[in-house]
Amino acid sequence: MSLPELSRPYVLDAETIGSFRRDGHVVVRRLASAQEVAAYRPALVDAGTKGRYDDRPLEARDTYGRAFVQMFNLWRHRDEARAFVFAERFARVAAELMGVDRVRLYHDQALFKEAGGGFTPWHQDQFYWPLETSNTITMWMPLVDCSDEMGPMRFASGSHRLGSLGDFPIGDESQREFDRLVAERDLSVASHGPFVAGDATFHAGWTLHSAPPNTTDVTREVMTVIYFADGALVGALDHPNRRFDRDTWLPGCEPGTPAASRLNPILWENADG
Ligand SMILES: O=C(O)CCC(=O)C(=O)O
Repeated sequence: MSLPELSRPYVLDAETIGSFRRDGHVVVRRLASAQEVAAYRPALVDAGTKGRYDDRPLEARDTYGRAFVQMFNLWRHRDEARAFVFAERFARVAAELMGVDRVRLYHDQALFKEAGGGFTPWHQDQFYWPLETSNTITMWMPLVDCSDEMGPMRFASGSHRLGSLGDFPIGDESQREFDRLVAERDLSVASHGPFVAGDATFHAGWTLHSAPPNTTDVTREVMTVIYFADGALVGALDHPNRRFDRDTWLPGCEPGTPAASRLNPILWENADG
């Protein structure tokens, strides 16, 4: 089957860009069409399922393990996944939301919240990332229609402007800590659900986010791509998680040098920039 090209630009309006910068998250409806998602989905689901590294039944896993099964850098395993993850259309939206001329890939990630799967604890992604920039962004795109019962994401609006809220890996402690913080600071919590396959949310690296459990009998199949602004330097490796991330997603890159390993190609560049 020949795959549809994902290069045709998606025109973002000023309101969408403004919402992202104000709230640290935004939804972009029908970024991919139902037909486009249907063409890529079989390969993404196959790679995402085969590559899972935790095979234990739901009941045997901890809170984080129950939230979803995950598989990273599908682009290195399947040509179809590479075409999806490297899509210029998606990368251009990421760049325009951040207001930068070039974006690089950090990594991709399939996140399948199984039928009966648990909640995703509140967390900040950028706690994990040794990147000296706040120009980081994740695209989160359901590959199936996603109802509010299937565990769509929730975002604490404006939390990206608070920067790092401490070293809390995703889990019970981050859930407790950030649940309290969201209430204490009276942050408004938004979900953009329900979604049709091909809608996408984008959130900044410091935006607090979580997701409720999947109470349906359908897996919430989601594909994510994480981008950062070209030119970002590698940050301090001052936590085991950040050392792990440097070794895994930025191999060979030292703190203070450009984050630009062979695993971080430029995915979109403004020809006029
Ligand atoms: O899909 C989820 O439940 C959480 C996703 C997430 O944390 C992310 O994409 O950064």
